[in-house]
Amino acid sequence: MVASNQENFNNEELDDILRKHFTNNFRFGYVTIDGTTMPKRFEDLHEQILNFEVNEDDVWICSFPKTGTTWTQEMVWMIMHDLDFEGGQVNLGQRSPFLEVSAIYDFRNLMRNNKDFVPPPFLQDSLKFVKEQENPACIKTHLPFHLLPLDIQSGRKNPKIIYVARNPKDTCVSYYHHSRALEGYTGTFDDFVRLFLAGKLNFAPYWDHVLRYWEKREQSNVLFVKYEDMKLDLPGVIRKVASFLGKNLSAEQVAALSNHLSFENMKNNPAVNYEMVTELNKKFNLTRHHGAFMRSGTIGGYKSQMTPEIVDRFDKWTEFHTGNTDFSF
Ligand code: PPS
Repeated sequence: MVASNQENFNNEELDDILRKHFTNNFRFGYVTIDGTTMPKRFEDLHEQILNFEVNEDDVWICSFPKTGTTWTQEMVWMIMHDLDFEGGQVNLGQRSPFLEVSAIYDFRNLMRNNKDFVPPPFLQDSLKFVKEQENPACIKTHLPFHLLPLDIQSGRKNPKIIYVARNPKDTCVSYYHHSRALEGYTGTFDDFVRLFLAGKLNFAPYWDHVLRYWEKREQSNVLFVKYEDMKLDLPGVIRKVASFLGKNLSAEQVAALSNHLSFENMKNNPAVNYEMVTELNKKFNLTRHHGAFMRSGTIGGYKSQMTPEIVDRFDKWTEFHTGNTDFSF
């Protein structure tokens, strides 16, 4: 395949899609920070995150959105807490907080207009919530490597980092449904594909995200995991992650955790299935579309959503960005 990027991006047109179809009463626009698209609200957090004091004992779960983050968070939290299934009934957002989520959901307007609306602290001021965690904390972030705290970027601090990646076609389809049901996107799938390929969605460009972490995979504090491997051999990935975290799990524990982490069990587990956010969406009419966070959980599900033409665009784009690397799914 010839490595050429066939996409011609018209930034003005794409910005217009974002304005018309992806701004609402908790998302007020977008900015580009060091090449990465972020919600406008992130400007207030950027500096603070760069200067965030990192604790070496913490575990960071880093990923591009919709690549299996929640699945990995639940696995890691359980391993760190010796399979405390009872303690695991607490909302995952509280057990494994999402560093920059306050920028994704900027609820200030909503709070002003609904005096009885008090979002949980891990949503309202996520950075403060993470700072107040007891160590070792299990922190989730979708930030690309170059927007992480400088402590980590410079190597001054080396907390354990688990990066999870998923093939871009399934990621895009999952991100589309998530954006409609949980973040108020009202545009078409075709336009979403254009935004995805052009790197015009939060935390994009996708390949920049994946490859910068991939470059770090040999560091002893970094473990690179693929969603597809979790689907094909969950017990194997659990053992690998446990060993990376310095924990020994018996065969029975690995089996019990695999069962706990099955798609069906996670779909029915209110602590991890984002029921709270979907309820919030319904209550305040935040999104036009509704849908479950645990949607399909498959490899290759993109085939029922993408036309052959879109698949071809993705494959050429992937070849263009990975042709000179040793990365593949
Ligand atoms: S987020 O919002 O960015 O943090 O989303 P993230 O957790 O990264 O990704 C959500 C997708 O992961 C799927 N998922 C699972 N698949 C298989 N097994 C299990 N246990 C599981 N848990 C979550 C989830 O269904 C989303 O993918 P799609 O393709 O939309 O179903």
